[in-house]
Amino acid sequence: MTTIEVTEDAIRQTRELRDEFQRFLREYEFGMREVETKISILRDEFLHDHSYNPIEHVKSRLKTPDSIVEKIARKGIEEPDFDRIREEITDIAGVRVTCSFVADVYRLFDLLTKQDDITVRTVKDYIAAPKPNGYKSLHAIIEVPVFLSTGPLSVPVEVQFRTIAMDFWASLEHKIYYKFSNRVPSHLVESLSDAADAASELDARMERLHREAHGVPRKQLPAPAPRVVQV
Ligand code: 0O2
Repeated sequence: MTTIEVTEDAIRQTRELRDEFQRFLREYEFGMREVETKISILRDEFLHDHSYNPIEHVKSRLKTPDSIVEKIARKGIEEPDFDRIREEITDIAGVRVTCSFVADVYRLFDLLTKQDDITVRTVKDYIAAPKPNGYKSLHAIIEVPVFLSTGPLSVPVEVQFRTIAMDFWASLEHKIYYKFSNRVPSHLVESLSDAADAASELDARMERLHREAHGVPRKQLPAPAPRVVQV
């Protein structure tokens, strides 16, 4: 039987690494909470001032350690340290904002990203330019300040804005890809693409209905302009 000798020094180093990793993840958790608060303030203000809630739901998540390690490998980051990971992996903290209509998606994006303390790092507008599989969403990597006892820190958070129909599609597509381990039969890929078209049509129809019901004439309704992609 093989015996492994674990020295006290090795135990101490492992503990230090664990503590540093927990501190590292906490920074992202704080950044995520700042963004959640900003979204929740926008929602409450909208509700009071316009008697209208543009947000259906908000979901947040921190990437798991396994998922961070998988992304480090996928991106080919050699000899990763915390600074490298901070620089290269910008979606450790993620907030997903699901809105009722496409116009609300862009409105929320504008209201959040124009705030003085927010810096926009990148924007990917997959609503204006959907992915080939039909995926739609508006993604932004923003930096939000977090004030720690050691001083201020700028934390990147990925915010995804989408409609309920886009969210429904993306969650089903994710499950299908997971079930088939990324080797989805072609007839299902086609069906997913058709479903993405149907979801877009439903979004457009529901928004028209909503606007007509609220007395906004069609000709006053400009299509939302795609947000500029910055990389
Ligand atoms: P999870 O579980 O949400 O964390 P990058 O981060 O820029 O290196 P990428 O893929 O170019 O990597 O970023 P992009 O295009 O902004 O997409 C990142 C996230 O968007 C994904 O996160 C998904 O949440 C979502 N997403 C992107 N494309 C698709 C898609 O085709 N289908 C579905 N269902 N979701 C998508 P993660 O890290 O993959 O997963």
